[in-house]
Amino acid sequence: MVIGSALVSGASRGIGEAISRRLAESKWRVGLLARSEEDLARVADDINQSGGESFAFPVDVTNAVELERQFAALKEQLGAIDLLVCNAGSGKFAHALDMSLQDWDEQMNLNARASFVLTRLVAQEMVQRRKGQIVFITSDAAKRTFASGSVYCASKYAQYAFASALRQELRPQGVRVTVLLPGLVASYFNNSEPDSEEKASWLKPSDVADAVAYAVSVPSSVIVDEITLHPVSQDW
Ligand code: NJP
Repeated sequence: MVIGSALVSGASRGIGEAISRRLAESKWRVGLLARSEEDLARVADDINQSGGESFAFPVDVTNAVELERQFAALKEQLGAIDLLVCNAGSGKFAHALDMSLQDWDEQMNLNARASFVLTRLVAQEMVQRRKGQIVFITSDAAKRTFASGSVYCASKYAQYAFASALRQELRPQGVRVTVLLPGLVASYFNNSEPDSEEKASWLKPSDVADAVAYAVSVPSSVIVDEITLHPVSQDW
């Protein structure tokens, strides 16, 4: 018996995969969004073979037209969406003067704009039902800046600001908004491998998934506004 339907972006690997698996274990029906069909299918098969219920929807979330086009099919499988997790994101790190306009657009479109696009698609019905929760996986870089992080930080500050204002807009309508701000997580972020020696002491994707599981399990009279998580080893 499922407890509700969740939609997770960036579900093919890393933090989004861990969140999707964790939600499925907690009996959420999960819709998985990412571009790579093969990886998404692997995650969906694993979840479904372990007794969960999930559906893979291969899509580039920066392509608003394609996302809207696929949304009807997605709703047929998922029904009303009770939980949206805006997790898909990427980072490219270099001094601003070494970044191109394309680098700026790509990070802004994925880290900030796609959160807006997904929210617009999903939140309308939540407001009508006076029920729902949206979780944004931002970053500790949504509140601090560092050299070589100018574009990434700008995109995460934007995503964080959007989510925080959205919380105030949707709370009176019965929809809760939660922001997670993780520090270093051993995922595939920035085209890296998760199991390098450097990352041994970092947060695991499952640590972030556990925080999401907590934030979505509190009574409906409670909003978890924000959770910041760091590995003890991170000096920030
Ligand atoms: O990264 P990674 P994380 N359309 O690379 C998907 C934040 N964060 O799990 O499309 C749709 O392992 C991609 O799938 P694919 C970070 O900013 C991280 O660490 O198939 N999906 C994959 O599933 C981000 O917001 C750290 O390539 C797209 C996923 O996104 C979130 O955590 C620290 C897509 C990325 O998986 C998850 O990142 C921090 C698109 N256009 C914040 N482009 C950290 N790892 O240290 C990518 O503070 N994806």
